[in-house]
Amino acid sequence: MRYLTAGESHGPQLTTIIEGLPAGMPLLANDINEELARRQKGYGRGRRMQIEKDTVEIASGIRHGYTLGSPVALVVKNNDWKHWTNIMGADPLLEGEEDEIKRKITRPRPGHADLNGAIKYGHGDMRNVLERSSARETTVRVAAGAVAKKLLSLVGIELISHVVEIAGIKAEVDPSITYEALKETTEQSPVRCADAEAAQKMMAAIDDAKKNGDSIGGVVEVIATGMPTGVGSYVHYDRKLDSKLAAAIVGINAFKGVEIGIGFEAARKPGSEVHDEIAWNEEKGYYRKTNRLGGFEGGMTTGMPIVVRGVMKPIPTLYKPLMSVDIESKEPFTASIERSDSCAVPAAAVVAENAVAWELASALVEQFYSDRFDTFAEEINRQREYAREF
Ligand code: EPS
Repeated sequence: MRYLTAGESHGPQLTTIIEGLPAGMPLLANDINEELARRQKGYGRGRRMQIEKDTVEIASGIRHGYTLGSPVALVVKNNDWKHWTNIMGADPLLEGEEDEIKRKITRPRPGHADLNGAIKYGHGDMRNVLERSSARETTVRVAAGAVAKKLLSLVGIELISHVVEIAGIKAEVDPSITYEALKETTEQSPVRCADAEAAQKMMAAIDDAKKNGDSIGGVVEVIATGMPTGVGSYVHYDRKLDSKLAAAIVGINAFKGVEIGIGFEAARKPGSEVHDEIAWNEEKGYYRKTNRLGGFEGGMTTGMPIVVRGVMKPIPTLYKPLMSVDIESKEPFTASIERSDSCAVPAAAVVAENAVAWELASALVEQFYSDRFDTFAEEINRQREYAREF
């Protein structure tokens, strides 16, 4: 399965084309819209989220509620486009219009793609870079992820995402909490955090950051339950499913690190406290007594819940800007201010959840017969049976 995305932050629309979905899978626009709405929430977002009410138009690949097996094209229109039609239009500008209309940017923001992107593509106007490097693009990544999530839920695989840290404030989540309860509390929290006390402190930190014209980052965790055993492979580096997840997480705008299971903590512990003991019973088949390795051994799923964490740096667009250099005059300047969010970690948790969903769904589609959804689902159940009895 593969997908491409297209679209600029203030262009007319964002688009994704998904190819390789099984035919005959139920899919409604609402399945996607629910995910888009989750991504738009979260304490700490800027004014743009009040302008946009992201909803999807299905342009191909679905008929009467079922996938056809042909490419699925999804479109999300930008409401803000009406204010940017001239600035971002595809038609050439008339002579003399340039300076007035272009809203040219010549002062790169430290930490953004602006300067490197301008040098790479030869753009004197860095708007040509920031329009595409903007995290607005994650809207359609979530749309593609929502399709993957639907596929997964139909074969008994569920995902949860939650915020475990913002600006050094760590959530203490009761380790005995059920996944249902974790999901419910997270969905109701404005910062997607299951620890109510930490959530209050996180919101206060976001308020402070906003007041000071600054931004803050954090850590998000994604959990996936129900994956069958043996998805992915140890035989080659680029077939390891955990490595694909790591790439997907670090591919999210502003993400700088990834952990699987206990992650970096594994470096500080002896092997006896890192590896999970293997057991078997009639009901579950093989299982691990603990899940420190986060559902992976040898690049393959163990059948235990998959646990992936991603580190998001603070958004680099600051109202209290850092020093930079104007690329025309070469004079030092404070970086130009673009409207921004002071903290997008809660929204990024939803993006991470959908990015993980995409990789898991792709791995299943690659590994199991996937022309027809009904036989695809049967094969996955057969794999579960087989692994239990093995
Ligand atoms: C973003 C800047 C802001 C964010 C945007 C990402 O947009 P604007 O410049 O239009 O105010 O709101 O995020 C989204 C629009 C979104 O849908 O997530 C950036 O520079 O990355």
